Amino acid sequence: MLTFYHYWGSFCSIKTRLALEEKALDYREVFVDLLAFEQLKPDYMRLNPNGVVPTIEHDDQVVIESTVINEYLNEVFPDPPLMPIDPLGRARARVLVKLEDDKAHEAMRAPTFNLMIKPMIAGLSDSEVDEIATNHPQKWIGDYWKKTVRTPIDQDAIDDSLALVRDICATLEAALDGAGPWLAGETFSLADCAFAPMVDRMEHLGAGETFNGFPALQAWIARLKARPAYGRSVPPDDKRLYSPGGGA
Ligand SMILES: N[C@@H](CCC(=O)N[C@@H](CS)C(=O)NCC(=O)O)C(=O)O
Repeated sequence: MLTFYHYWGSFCSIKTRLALEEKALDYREVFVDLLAFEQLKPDYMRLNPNGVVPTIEHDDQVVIESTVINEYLNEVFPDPPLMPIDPLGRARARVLVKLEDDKAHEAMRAPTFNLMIKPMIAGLSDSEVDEIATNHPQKWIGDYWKKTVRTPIDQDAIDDSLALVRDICATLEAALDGAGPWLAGETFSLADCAFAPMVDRMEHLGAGETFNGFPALQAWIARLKARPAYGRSVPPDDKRLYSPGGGA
């Protein structure tokens, strides 16, 4: 039995859902409503003491951290393989996954919180925000909630994030240039799973033009979006975060 704890609009949940879907695994879903702060409830925190999604439970064993989960899924369910067969290819894939973990996820934070989450939780009182911030097991995340949701839109932080996304695009373009068709070479891998949420988030933010000027990356995006598993991994329209571009 495989259980996937997720939030539809969560970047890291999309990354793991794509691995689950590429492997055509049979899994049960548990929706953890991040905007109702279900990630901080004791029952969920017993599974994931970091108070974040995603989490998987496999035969009563819990695995957390999207990158670790995806590696675990790839080892336990080896077909189809989602890592290159050669060690150098795997090393390249892991460097890209690390770039996503270290920088791409971070780059999405300011646009997501300022433009999408802030309007969705505008109704929270100061004391409610204080309570979340104080109770979050990761102090910096609690502090970020507090700093961001009750203050005006921080355009400088958004601009810095978009500049970081362009740097990341340049790295991905270099990885694909003369290589590909996938980020770590000839086969679709966990590196492709890792960057799929960035594509979805940027487009849903109305910032898809950030990918302009990176032709190999744009061709990769078209290939990625043509995969049936991608369509099943991104949120359905009625489960999406608010979009400043006017989407659901
Ligand atoms: N490094 C973690 C990061 C997980 C993470 O930050 N998840 C976000 C959604 S993408 C979350 O659950 N946030 C909850 C919160 O901000 O309280 C992973 O890759 O699983």
